[in-house]
Amino acid sequence: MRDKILHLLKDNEFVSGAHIAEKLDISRTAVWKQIKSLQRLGYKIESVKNKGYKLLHRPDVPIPEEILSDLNTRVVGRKIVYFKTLSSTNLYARKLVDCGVDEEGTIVVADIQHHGRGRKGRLWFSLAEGLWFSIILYPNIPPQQSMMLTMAASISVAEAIKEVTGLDSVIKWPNDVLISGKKVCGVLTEIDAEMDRIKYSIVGIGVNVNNKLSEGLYGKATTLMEELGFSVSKVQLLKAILKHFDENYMILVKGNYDSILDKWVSMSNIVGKKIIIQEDKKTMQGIVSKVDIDGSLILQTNTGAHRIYTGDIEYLE
Ligand code: BT5
Repeated sequence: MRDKILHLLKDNEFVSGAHIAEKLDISRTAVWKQIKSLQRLGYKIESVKNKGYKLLHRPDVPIPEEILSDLNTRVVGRKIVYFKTLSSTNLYARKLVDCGVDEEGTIVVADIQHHGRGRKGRLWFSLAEGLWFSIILYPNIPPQQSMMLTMAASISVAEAIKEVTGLDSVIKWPNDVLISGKKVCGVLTEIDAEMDRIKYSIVGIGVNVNNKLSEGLYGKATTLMEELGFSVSKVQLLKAILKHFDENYMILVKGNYDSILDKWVSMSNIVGKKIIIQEDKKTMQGIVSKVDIDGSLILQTNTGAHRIYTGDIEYLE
């Protein structure tokens, strides 16, 4: 109902309560109650007796009313579940799946996460004004290709950042997006799989937009606001990420892995680079000769070629 009222309200023009009530076939009191709930969400709506309601300002909050109004995706983001605060959107998305929510592309988004998660139990700092969300997917791809979901997500974030802000970013294996060498986004893909099929996948995406960074991240991380010198619309950015991810996901589920891989390789610029990789307590150094179709790195070291599936890399030159 709120979305229908928003549709009828015009920016900077009064629309009478009677008109809205008639169009939506509800009472004027019901209209008033809906207006109050929109105001609680952050919409600034002026209300003047005998004139009606005038929309003065839309909030930059990723609520369904803002995201869904003109989102033309096929799968991704068709349903939005929004929270002001949450422990972790990945965790909540998993609960939804466990409860039988099977609408593919459902998004769980929160303004603040109290326990945002990175890989291997690491913390993801998720203060207000960042973009923290997870996408529920049922991809018909083999579990060995699940890294492709992370790749498609990173590509989509980089494409969306370029579209909305004009900023160039670089993808860093396995799951980061960097601007000026600093991390602006991290992706956490979690899957539940059998031998030959993925039962479900949750792709969690965290983008530093207008948020503050915790002290420990200075020099290592950045935000879009820091890079630009002014704030960026989270609503616009989320819509752009959903649009690009929808496109890349379609390519992926059609089995065009090469197309995703090629894009990822060109946006990561990793092939030929000298890196050091840390996995648990093991460290290895060498030159990346290839990124394989399952997302693994082929590293040429002085003991030969090694295939690397997980770890944290640093560039040596
Ligand atoms: C990641 O892990 O980069 C995956 C981050 C995924 C976060 C999203 S937010 C929505 C969804 N819900 C969740 O609970 N998670 C996902 P990893 O590669 O392990 O990197 C974690 C490391 O990045 C930490 O150990 C810090 O060093 C650093 N870090 C933490 N918070 C950061 C931030 N806001 N910006 C940049 N770096 C951060």
